[in-house]
Amino acid sequence: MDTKKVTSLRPKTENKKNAKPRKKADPVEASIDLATQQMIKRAHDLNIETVFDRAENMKPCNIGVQGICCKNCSMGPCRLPMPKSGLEGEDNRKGLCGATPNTIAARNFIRMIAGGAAAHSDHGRNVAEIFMKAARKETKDYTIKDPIKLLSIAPYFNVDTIVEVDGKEMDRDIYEIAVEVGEKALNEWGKPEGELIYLRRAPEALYKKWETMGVRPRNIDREIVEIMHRTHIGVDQDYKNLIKQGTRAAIADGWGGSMMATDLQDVLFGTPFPLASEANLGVMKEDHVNIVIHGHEPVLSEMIVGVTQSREMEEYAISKGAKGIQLSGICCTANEILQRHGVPLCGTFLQQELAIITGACDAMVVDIQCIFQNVANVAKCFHTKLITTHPIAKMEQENVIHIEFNEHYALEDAKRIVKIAIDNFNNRGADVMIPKEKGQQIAGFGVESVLYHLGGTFRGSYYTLNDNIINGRIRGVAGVVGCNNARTRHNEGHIAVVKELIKNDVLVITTGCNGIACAMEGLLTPESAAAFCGPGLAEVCETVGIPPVLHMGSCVDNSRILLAATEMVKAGGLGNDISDLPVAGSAPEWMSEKAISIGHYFVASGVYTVFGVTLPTSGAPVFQKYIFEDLQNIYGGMWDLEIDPVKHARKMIAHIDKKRDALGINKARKRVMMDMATRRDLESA
Ligand code: SF4
Ligand code: MSK
Repeated sequence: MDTKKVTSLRPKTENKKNAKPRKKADPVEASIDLATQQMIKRAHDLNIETVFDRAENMKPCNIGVQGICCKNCSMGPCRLPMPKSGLEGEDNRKGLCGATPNTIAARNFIRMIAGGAAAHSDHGRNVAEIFMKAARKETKDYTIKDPIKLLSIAPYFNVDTIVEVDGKEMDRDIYEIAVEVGEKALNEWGKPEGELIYLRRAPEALYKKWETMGVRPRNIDREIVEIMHRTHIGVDQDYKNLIKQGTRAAIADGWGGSMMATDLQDVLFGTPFPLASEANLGVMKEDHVNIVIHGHEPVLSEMIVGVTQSREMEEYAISKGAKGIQLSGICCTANEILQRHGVPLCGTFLQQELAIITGACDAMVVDIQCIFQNVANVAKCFHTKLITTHPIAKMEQENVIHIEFNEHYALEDAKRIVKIAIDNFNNRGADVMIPKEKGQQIAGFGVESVLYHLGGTFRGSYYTLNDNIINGRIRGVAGVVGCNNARTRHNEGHIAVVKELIKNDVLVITTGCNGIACAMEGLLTPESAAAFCGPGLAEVCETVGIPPVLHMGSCVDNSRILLAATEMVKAGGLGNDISDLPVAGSAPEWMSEKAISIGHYFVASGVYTVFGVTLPTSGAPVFQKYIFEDLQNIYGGMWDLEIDPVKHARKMIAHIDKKRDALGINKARKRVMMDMATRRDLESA
């Protein structure tokens, strides 16, 4: 392999006089995953720097971490660090304009919500636009693949599915329904009055809370824009009023942009049902053309799946000396095509550089969100073609190829990309190293498939799930989701939290990179129930044939968790609102603004939500107390932070038990065993 360029990847400071040598990450300290450890070691051998090394060399700003650095005008940045000795007496910290730590932290926090809600919702808008083109038959490459899903969502948009002709009721044409649904959906981003249509899907009690609190989103774009306005210098200076707007925007994400993205993707590409696949870098194949897709929007990757499976491309790959084409994925585009086609997962967010460092990645095709700019630098060291495809997500490096996706020529674009990868197969160097590690998984769960597996078509509800919660076999349900974060050991928090939950009979629903981490660890198989679960959950999983951790898809698919919780409320026996359910949420290794938006829409929907790593609120204790405690009295849900993964899970279990107590269903259950130290920690938290 030509490694001439590889050495140039390490920053030049190494050669400067008196410059400190760059530190390298300890592979074992950096990740619990063997494949990741091997590839970090290989990166060091090849003198290629990865995110793990950069995390060693650049420490986060201590003031930014506390959420109290304001740069909303050029009189700043104003930094209001907590005094080393802590706060004594009155908190007199202020920025030049007088902004308090609460104002600054709240403004920063809701700007993160705006960023996250914008990312999810703009994704949803793109999908809605493609959906519209498919509905109007303006593109031949996209069709309505799942008319049943379309018929199930049409009533929420007040779109009739039946027409009366000559006094007789007739089914309406599916494409006619789709046009109306598409128009109404697109309207949700900018309608001038009213409220989001999907809010009515929430339990009545939750809808009423939002109504009373005045946080029902008017339209998606408006709530995001209003955050940017309110956080401009000299506008909103009341942390309670600021977070109220954050709540509106977060609800517009979870119950708006994300939910519509999920639904319309299901209609266009099919509603997921459980299927078998694999996960980790070991899914790449040395003798195949390897195409790795990465990002979040499945509109192009759906086409790529079809093209890679075509005989034409298969034969073309064979003509170049490969045995076939291996498609795999990173992050949530991967989760999207996993759940609908069983395409294997190549890795989580922190493994994106490592997939290229195998030397076997012939093309990495990226769309939007979570893509490191450094993948372009790593790709330079190998033969890998890095292809950007989205008009809003380009890269400055000259080795990046931009093939702008056009829905009118989607299939042709996909063919062109796959052909580039195949043509690149023979440019590989001899030095290829693909780790052997990969986990087996059953993925592709959704609201509908859980209904089928745990509800039964006869009952047509989540009755069986609720019944098992009431009889204590299942203690409760936890949504464990979110990213990796290079400030914490890769996958350690994800796996420790999930294992502690299932050990204590808590059924886990997962999405995003937590889903990928669990798949790599083998937790997404029905067999893992016997190995890792408490007796009650193990019995249910074995009887029904499901894994104890149900993978529900990508980041936007967290909306599936909201709807699953709503189904639990509807099925009865567990209270009238999501906040009554024995459920909790978690993002053990979060890093993105999207995670804050997701966390906040979970909280605003009544879910106790614990984050790991850090939260940018610690420098503003009054604001932090407001979102950690007081919000519970408004929405039933609240934020929490716990870095230790076992304590993190136990806090969730303690909350689940509290809800079980309130419902009067905790008598049959044994409580989680905790030593005195853990109990003291939980009480003082
Ligand atoms: Fe400083 Fe106020 Fe400007 Fe923020 S808005 S940078 S606190 S002067
Ligand atoms: S990909 S947002 S790192 S979950 Fe959705 Fe993973 Fe977080 Fe990106």
